[in-house]
Amino acid sequence: MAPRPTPADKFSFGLWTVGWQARDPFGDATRGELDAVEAVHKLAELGAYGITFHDDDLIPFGADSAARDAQIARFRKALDETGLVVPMVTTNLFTHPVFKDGGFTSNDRDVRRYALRKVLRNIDLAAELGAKTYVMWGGREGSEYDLAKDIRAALDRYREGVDLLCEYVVDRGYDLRFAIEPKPNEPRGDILLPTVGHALAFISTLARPEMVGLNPEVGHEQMAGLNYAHGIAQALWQGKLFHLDLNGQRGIKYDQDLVFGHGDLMNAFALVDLLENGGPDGGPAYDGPRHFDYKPSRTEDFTGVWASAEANMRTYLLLKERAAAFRADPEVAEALAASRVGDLAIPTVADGEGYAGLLADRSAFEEYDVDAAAARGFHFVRLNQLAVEHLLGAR
Ligand code: 3MF
Ligand code: MG
Ligand code: MG
Repeated sequence: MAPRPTPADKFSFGLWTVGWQARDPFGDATRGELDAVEAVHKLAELGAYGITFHDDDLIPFGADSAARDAQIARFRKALDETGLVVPMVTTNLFTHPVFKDGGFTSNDRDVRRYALRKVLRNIDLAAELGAKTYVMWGGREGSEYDLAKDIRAALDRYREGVDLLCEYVVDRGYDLRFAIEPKPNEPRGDILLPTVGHALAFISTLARPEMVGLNPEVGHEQMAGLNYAHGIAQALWQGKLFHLDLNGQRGIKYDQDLVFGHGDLMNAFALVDLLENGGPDGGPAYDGPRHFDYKPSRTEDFTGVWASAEANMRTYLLLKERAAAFRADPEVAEALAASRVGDLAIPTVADGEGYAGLLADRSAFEEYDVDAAAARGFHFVRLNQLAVEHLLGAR
């Protein structure tokens, strides 16, 4: 039995996830609209703690200010009634045709100015609702044709945009940080800042790099054939894991947005172990929202939508339980020691030793038995099999 989710687990969902009507490039919607107020009530009932949204998920694009205010008031009321919070907000700079060549990096300067205005307006709402993270997924920032986009100029404009938004947040005194969400492709043929690594490098060029981190998504890294748990570990190592998007993906193909764990389950296990047990004291390495950015499959009706929302949380909690059992197993402790996993934390050159000490140490080179070391196994397969057996509930 999976434990029941509670708000203390910090599970959050995008309004666009459970609200997805399942329109795809080849087929029409298979479900009707979901009202934002109903989504809030239903997610709260299921044990979630937060809900997130793009401006246009909550307020239809082009709504006048009276309609906008009325919808925000209805939404706020639902939040107050349920205790659900809004930890993160983001902007839609991809659906409307005006953004067909991007928002911050469109070749059309007027579009770039309009995109920044759209974000500025929504940042005010994010701050008003108490969000602490503002995500930027630049799905239309990219190209299909190499000669049609000056990538260096596009990165200049991207940086100009992010720097301006940071300045605005500082001047307004908002308690808000930005998180860039990398993705390699889809909808553009190639998207700028395609991976965790590209985004980290970009952040280091900003005027206020401390205000900008990452929102890595499972499927996005896996679409590029990359290891998500490794990406998250590096984001943590660089102090840049501001938020994350959990879902499932099966290999290098279109963005599937399956339920968390319904793709690479072993990597999901390693990820949950890292998030929950990877801190310096063996406790959580990340205390932010566990945010699901998935799509209830096109085959599902509304019963299936809520079952799939629940499935994300159940899978996470089961993996958390399994990871705790893995860490508590004495045989695992012994296997970890046999694989010398902990030894990697020991500095290669001792404090104060320097290269002079290393050069003077004959046991490190002249007398080192290279053949004996090369013949020694690391027993990683045994360790991995123990992980598989814990994951399968066999131990
Ligand atoms: C697309 C995504 C986006 C982002 C969102 C920002 C529509 O593949 O993952 O979802 O997550 O725009 O949070
Ligand atoms: Mg995605
Ligand atoms: Mg996402």
